[in-house]
Amino acid sequence: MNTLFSPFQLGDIALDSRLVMAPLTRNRAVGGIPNALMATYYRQRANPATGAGLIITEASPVCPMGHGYLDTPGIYSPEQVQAWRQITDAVHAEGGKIVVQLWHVGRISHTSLLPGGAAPESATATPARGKTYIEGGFAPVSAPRALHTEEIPALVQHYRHAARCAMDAGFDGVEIHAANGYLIEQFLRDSINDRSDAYGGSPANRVRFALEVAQAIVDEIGGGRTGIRLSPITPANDAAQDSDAQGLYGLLAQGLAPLKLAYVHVVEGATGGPRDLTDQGVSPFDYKALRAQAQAPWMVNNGYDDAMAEAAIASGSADLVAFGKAFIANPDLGARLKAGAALNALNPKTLYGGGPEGYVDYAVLGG
Ligand code: 8OZ
Repeated sequence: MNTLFSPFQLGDIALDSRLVMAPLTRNRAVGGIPNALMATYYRQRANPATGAGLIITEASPVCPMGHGYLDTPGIYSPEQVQAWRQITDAVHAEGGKIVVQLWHVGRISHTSLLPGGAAPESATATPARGKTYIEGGFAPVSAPRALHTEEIPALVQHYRHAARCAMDAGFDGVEIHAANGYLIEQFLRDSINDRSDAYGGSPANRVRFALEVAQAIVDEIGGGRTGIRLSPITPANDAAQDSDAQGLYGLLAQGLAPLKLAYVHVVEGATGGPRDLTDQGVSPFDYKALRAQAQAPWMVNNGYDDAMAEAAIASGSADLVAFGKAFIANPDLGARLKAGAALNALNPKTLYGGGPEGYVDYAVLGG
């Protein structure tokens, strides 16, 4: 019987365990460039015997227009590629594996973060109701402009270029961020996408951008090094429910299946919140059906504890389980779960931005 600590072949990436560190935005990449403090943070969590079998980095913009929060690390310039090297080297020195999460925030951004003070770009010109984190604190997001059809191929190429940068930086692979109300989800959902071109309207049109991005990345680095994160019913970042989430995401999964991706990563329920949204009028989502359509290794996330994670692995309902908050406060989460030890509490004040405090100073067992 498999456990969280059984090995797993994730596409082309051989993992020593199925315990995954989820992508976590921490805003320590001052000026958008990865640094030594980040290398320390990832290194602390990289040994598969005590930490994660796989680390997924914090969400990392694929181009300058993809930024939506202060001090998030880009993965598009030679300087960033060079700077990421210290992180991939540190993780590999511990025997770990690491993929970078490729991100474009779309309309969840602010003019102060974008080149020349530009308006954010999205599938729609309707602003999101929400805030982002800029110089000086949280601020409402800026009104976006809708991308022209002719601009979309260049945007797809930004993702492809970022995947190449990821390989040059020494990553084991990439995860496409298609979750949590950001650009790809802005195209997917009919609650946001109000386009009348080939990227809007029918479900087949709304999955087009996601599939073009996935195809371009697979063409560049191979399906065995490419994963994708989905969040079919999350309301995060003002992403209202699609009128037919099961149908929409099922169609997307069927489109992804031929790409033979390394994995599909699913946020079950509301990101960082309740797993069950029926009391908010949201129908339960059938993730098992989605998995059958995607035909890829299956990573689950959102509010898993040790018992839930082991049950999911033992039953085969998931191949891997990603933990987010628990990995922030417990660099040695693997050792703690194995030992049945108590977990450190998270300090919510040091989640976003700042320095080493609440970032690299969480205690390890026996440390
Ligand atoms: C928390 C704060 C800022 C960004 C996500 C990338 O929700 C994020 C994010 C989370 O996917």
